[in-house]
Amino acid sequence: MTIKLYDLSGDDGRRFSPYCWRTRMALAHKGLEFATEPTMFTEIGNIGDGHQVSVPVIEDGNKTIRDSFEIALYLEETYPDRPSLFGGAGGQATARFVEGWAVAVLHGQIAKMILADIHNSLKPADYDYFRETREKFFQASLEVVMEGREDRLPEFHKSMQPLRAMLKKQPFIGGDAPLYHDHVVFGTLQWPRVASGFNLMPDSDDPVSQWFERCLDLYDGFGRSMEAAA
Ligand SMILES: N[C@@H](CCC(=O)N[C@@H](CS)C(=O)NCC(=O)O)C(=O)O
Repeated sequence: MTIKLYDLSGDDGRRFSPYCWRTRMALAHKGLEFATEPTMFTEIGNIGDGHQVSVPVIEDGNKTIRDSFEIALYLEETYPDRPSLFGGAGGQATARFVEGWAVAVLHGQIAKMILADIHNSLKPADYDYFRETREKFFQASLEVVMEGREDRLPEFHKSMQPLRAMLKKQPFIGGDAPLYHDHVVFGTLQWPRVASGFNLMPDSDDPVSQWFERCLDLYDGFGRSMEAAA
């Protein structure tokens, strides 16, 4: 049966959510048939029983699962004969560390560099919601939050050093082949690629950039099939 994925959608069908990309990649990795339901921020409350506050959410038959990590755990348990997302219990445990690192270290820095660009890539019906909630959170206008972003790039690139050091030794975070760990960090960097024309990636010879290109090619170029923002 086709799995339904409620997937954050901006203007022109742009799918930029870092968390939804984790799930998209996990579903592709497992080779599961799925269809996405484009969902605006202001439509999340309409999903299912009306109790959802974030996406991704998946529906698989009569089951509804929310939260990207919970979805990955569900897919691993429900479809054990498909390629593994974690490579065992140890991999599941370290995937939680990778998730924590990506969110704590990378997400805030990225958000502050692309906030107004995200706003501008939304459907107009989401503009007010996004501006109000994010400006309340950052206590500044979206445009002011982004000011001086070029100057913050060296620090951002430096913060990816643990990833860079690892990728000098192996092609994927999962080792010789990708695991959910790769999907997590890929989602983090796919977010600015799709939502913002500001290129925040390191130089093309950086192991992180080379790994990201490899991830874009995974599953028949699934990530690359989503056009980068101009
Ligand atoms: N822990 C959740 C976080 C998901 C999340 O924050 N998703 C964002 C989209 S990238 C969202 O739905 N935000 C709702 C909002 O801001 O109203 C997960 O891993 O799925």
